[in-house]
Amino acid sequence: MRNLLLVTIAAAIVFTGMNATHAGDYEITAKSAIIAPAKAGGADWDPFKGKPDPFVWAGIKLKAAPEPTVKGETVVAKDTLMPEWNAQLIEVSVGDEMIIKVWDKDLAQNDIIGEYKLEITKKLIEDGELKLAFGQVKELKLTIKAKAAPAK
Ligand SMILES: [Ca+2]
Repeated sequence: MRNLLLVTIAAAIVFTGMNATHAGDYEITAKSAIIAPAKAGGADWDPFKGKPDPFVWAGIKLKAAPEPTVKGETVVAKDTLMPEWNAQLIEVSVGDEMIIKVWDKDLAQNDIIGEYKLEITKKLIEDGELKLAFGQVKELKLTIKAKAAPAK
């Protein structure tokens, strides 16, 4: 009886956890990037020739929603043109339209480094790794992997 109760509690926790996240089948990891040395107009990222503090934001717009409803972001890599995050970014499924934004974190207002729209396709998932160039992002390296099967 006691064991049955424990199993029931464990199942309830797993169920709640699944409900709390987007039911994506794949995980996208933000690996690293190479950022251009200056803004598009030639200005410094930060005052006194300071380097940017880049982070990656991703969002997916679900059906009929005006704004992205599923979101994820990395931590900020401080003062670098070659950030390495190796951090989980967002969960996706085939057919999702993902918006990726790379930002330079600032005290007052973040500077946009680049923005990109990406459709999640089967081909992309088969490739497993993705290198993108957009805006002042010379290269953004992402990986995409099937999520671990939930415990039964
Ligand atoms: Ca800045």
